[in-house]
Amino acid sequence: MKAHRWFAAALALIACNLFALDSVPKAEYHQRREALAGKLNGGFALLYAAEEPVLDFMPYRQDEDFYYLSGWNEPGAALLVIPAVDAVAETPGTGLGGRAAQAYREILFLPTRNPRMEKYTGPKMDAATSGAAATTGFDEVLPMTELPSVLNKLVSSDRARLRGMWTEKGSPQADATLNFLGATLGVGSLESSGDLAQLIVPIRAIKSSAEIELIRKATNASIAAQRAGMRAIRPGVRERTVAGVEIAKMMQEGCERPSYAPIVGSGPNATTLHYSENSRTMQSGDLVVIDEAGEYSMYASDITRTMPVNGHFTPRQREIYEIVLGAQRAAAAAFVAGKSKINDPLHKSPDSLDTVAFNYINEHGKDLHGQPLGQYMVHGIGHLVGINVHDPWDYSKPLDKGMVFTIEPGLYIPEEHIGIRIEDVFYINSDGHLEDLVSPLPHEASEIESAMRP
Ligand SMILES: [Mn+2]
Repeated sequence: MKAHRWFAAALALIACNLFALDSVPKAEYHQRREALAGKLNGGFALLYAAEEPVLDFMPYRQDEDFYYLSGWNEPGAALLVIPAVDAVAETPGTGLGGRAAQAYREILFLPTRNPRMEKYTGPKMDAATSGAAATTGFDEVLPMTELPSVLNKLVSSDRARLRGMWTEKGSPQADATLNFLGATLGVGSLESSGDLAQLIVPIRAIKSSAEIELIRKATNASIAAQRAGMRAIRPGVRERTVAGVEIAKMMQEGCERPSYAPIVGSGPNATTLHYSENSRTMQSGDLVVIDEAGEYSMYASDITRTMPVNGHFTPRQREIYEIVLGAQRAAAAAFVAGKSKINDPLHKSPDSLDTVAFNYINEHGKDLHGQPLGQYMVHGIGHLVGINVHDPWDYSKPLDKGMVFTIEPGLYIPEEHIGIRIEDVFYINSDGHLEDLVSPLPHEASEIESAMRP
């Protein structure tokens, strides 16, 4: 009876752990693995989960590509994807080159449970847990100890496979596996076929509707956080107090953590792009740039607003603010799915949203020396957003339907202690139109001033 009760309690804990995050449907992870299989050129893919931090009290965060393909959020696992291959006839008269057809195969390898470690990190699931395949959505779940022999069988049955193993570049576990396989097969060390990340980037860039829902949740929680932050700003308050108010609000709204180190930069700090010390006490007359957003079930949002610390923009601050907002709107209005690109540091390509914003800024307003303001736009106009707040992408390529990205023009004029950035997250919907996921948060200077009133 006691044992039975303990077992039920352990199961409940395991379920708690597994479903701590909202998940996209398990079938969707399966589709992603099959999409990857189609790009492996007859080779196979091996990925490892992120390792658990040792004696460091940072919360665990899964390797992003591993999570994208599996939804599995525990350390010590590996994932093998083996595409279907057609039968190949023997070369006549030689007995060589023959190969039997093989069906698509995917295996999640789970580590053996470690009762001592579980005292620290909580109960885990392993391959022997009943229903492991159904729970994880994988066709097969095997113990991690089986990985070497599965790999060995795979390559020894078809030596051509030796040149077909795709791994994650820089993964020490993948490198160790290649060395081990080479040694057991007597061929020295093996080279990986190539970097899996490069194959996964274009799949990961196009978001499914389930992913968009998670990004919406991250964004809505972050909008609530930014609103709470706006109400907490006043002269005499420390930057990090406001950063903390926003973290509290986003976590109350369901985020597991901020999706990047919060930036609350007031006065001179407003002109430092990635200022995150957040230690200054805000003063009347300052502007404060707040670049802060949360991560919801592994999906990021990314939002920036700029406020006057005393609740009222000066005429000059308002003038520059309106130019930055105009640049953001000009870039969004110029967007064409399948044609527009994001960054263009030289501002030459007319298809780049960066160029559109740069030109707008150069055509509006002047600095204290009568010069155009483009020189004060010192960073790119945006980036993709997803499991990483800066989701990977080849920025020489145009943006297309299903992608999510930021438009975040900024002007930083140290001489005037003016730093202004406005950043929204946009979704390119199935019609190819831009949807501003941050539209409920104030944009206009006057709306910002009203939102700051308690
Ligand atoms: Mn950003």
